[in-house]
Amino acid sequence: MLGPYDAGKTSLMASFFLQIANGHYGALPYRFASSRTLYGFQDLVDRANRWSGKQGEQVVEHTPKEEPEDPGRFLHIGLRPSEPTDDRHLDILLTDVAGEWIEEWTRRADESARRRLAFVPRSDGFLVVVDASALLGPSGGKMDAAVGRLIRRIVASAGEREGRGLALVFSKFDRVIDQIAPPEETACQERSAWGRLGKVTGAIWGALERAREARFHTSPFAVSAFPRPLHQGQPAGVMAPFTWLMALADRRDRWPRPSFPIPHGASPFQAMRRSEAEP
Ligand SMILES: Nc1nc2c(ncn2[C@@H]2O[C@H](COP(=O)(O)OP(=O)(O)O)[C@@H](O)[C@H]2O)c(=O)[nH]1
Ligand SMILES: [Mg+2]
Repeated sequence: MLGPYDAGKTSLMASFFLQIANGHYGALPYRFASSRTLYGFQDLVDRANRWSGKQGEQVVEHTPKEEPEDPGRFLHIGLRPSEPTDDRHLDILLTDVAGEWIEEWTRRADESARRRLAFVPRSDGFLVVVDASALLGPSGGKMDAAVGRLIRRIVASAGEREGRGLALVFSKFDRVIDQIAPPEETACQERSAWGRLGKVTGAIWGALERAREARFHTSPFAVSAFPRPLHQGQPAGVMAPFTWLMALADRRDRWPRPSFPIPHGASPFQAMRRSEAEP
C-alpha cells in the first residue's frame, strides 16, 4: 500500500478489514481465516469507531515515522478461498509505511529509504492511493506529479516479473462524488471517462502507461473508505481493488486433486470420499 502522506492508506486498510470482519466480501472469493496482527487491526478499528465524521479530524492515527532501523508496519490477514474444494490458507501481508518515507524513497533512493521499502521488489501487488479531492484542489498538479513519480519508481524497483497488478485508488471519492460520477467498470480504463479527474492526472496516466509497458496490469478504482462515521454509512468500492489484485496475485497453476480408489465395503469415512469423487 503506497501513496503520499494523508492519501487515506491506513483508512483503506482499516475499512478493508472491517468489511471482512463483517462478512461483506463483495466479489472477493475468500473468507477470513486468521490474523497474526489482530491487535493492530483492533487498534485501527477502535480509532475509526470513535471518528465523529468531521473533516480534518483523523479517522485513524497517522502512521508513525518509525525509528530509522524499523522496517515499518505490516498487517497480516489469513484467507481461505470460498471455493469449498480449495483448502489452501493464504497469508496476505499489507504494508503500512509512513507517507513521508514513501515520498523520500520516491525522491532519491538512498540506502536507508531503500531498506525501509525493501519489500517493494518482493510484493505480489501494489495499491497506489491518491486523494481524489486533493487532485481537484489547488495543489492537484503537484500531487499528480508526485504520484506519477511514485508509480514510475515502483515500476523501476519492482524488477522483472510478468503480470503483477498495480491498482490506482482514487480515495475519499465521497468528497468529489457531486462533481464526478465514477465510470462503469468497462470504461474505467479510459482516462476520458474520469471527467475532470482524468484531466488533472496526466502524469499519473503516463506513469500507468509506463507500468503496462513493464508488463504490469493496471486499473483505476474509485473508493470511499470512510464517507461518514461508522454507525451512519457504508464504505463504497473498498473491496474492488483488493479483489482485482488478488485475482492477479493468486493465479498460479493448481495441482490436480489426488483421487484415491475406494475399496469395496469401505468404512463410512472412506465412503464419504466417493460422494466427492463421483459428482
Ligand atoms: N471524506 C473522507 N475522508 C477520508 C476517507 N478516508 C480517509 N479520510 C480522511 O483522510 C485522513 C487521512 O487518512 P489516513 O488513512 O490517515 O491517510 P494515510 O496518511 O495515507 O495513511 C483521515 O483521517 C480522514 O480524515 C474517506 O473515504 N472519505
Ligand atoms: Mg497512514
